[in-house]
Amino acid sequence: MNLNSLPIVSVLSDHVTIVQKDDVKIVRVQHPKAEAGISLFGGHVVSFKPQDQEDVIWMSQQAVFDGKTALRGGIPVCWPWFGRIATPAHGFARSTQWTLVEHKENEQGVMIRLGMKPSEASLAIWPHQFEALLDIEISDTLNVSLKVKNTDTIEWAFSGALHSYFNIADILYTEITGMGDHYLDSLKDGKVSLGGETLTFSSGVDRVYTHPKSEIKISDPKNHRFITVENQGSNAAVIWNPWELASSMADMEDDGYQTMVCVESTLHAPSIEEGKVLQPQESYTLSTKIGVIAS
Ligand code: TA6
Repeated sequence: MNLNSLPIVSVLSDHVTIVQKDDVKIVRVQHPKAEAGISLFGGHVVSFKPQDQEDVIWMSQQAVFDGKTALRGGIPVCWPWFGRIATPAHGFARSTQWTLVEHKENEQGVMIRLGMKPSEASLAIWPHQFEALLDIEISDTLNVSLKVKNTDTIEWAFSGALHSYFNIADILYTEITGMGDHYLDSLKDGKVSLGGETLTFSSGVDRVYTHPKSEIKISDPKNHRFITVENQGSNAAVIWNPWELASSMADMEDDGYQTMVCVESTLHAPSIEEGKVLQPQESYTLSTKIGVIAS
């Protein structure tokens, strides 16, 4: 996503500026190592462009920046649950206003920290006290870490994902390795399935890979690169491309599926209760590290 033509709201430092896209404020990072954008609505990375690279992150040209609708593309923060196991789908974090807590920079890059706390709206959906911090480190690589803390007096359970949409030149030429071979097929009611070592695409894919390797590699040959994804704190890697379903999505171009693929750092659970349990004062971190290698 090109953030350079958006109106400036405030300049925070040499490398960090707040810009406005419709009803949404975006933290824009311009550093010799990389450019990036992080929407305060949703705590949502919308762009990561290492020097001399095409954007690594895909954003829909029809994403709605009204400050109410979850953004299509980028890195949605799905929390305190992943999927449709409760309402709203993928939790409320991606449609909540986050605050900018801190920003730091040096010659290696920029660190942005966002925060989210409970509100009347969140307590009505999920009646628990928590603190959430999102650390985004922009350098040659992009590191995104979601740290959640139970600040309640009783335990609670959660699941979640950093639902990264990657920008690839052509889905027909894209291959993914490192996701492992065991998966639950969400297009077949979660059927336990076994795949090969390399995933290619010729129709829609929506899979929860349950034994991913430490590094997942997306080959993007027409952009002359591999995108690498290293996840931590996850128990699965979800891979998604909607294919023809894109035409039924209001905020995605009909042919949008041709240039995107999601590889998600996921803490997967079949229900909220079966998710990761945090005792009072306990914290948990889910993260993803995204890099690019020339091919
Ligand atoms: O992560 C894959 C998935 O759960 C798919 O099933 C698909 O629906 C996608 O996320 C997008 O969900 P959304 O709620 O953003 O439309």
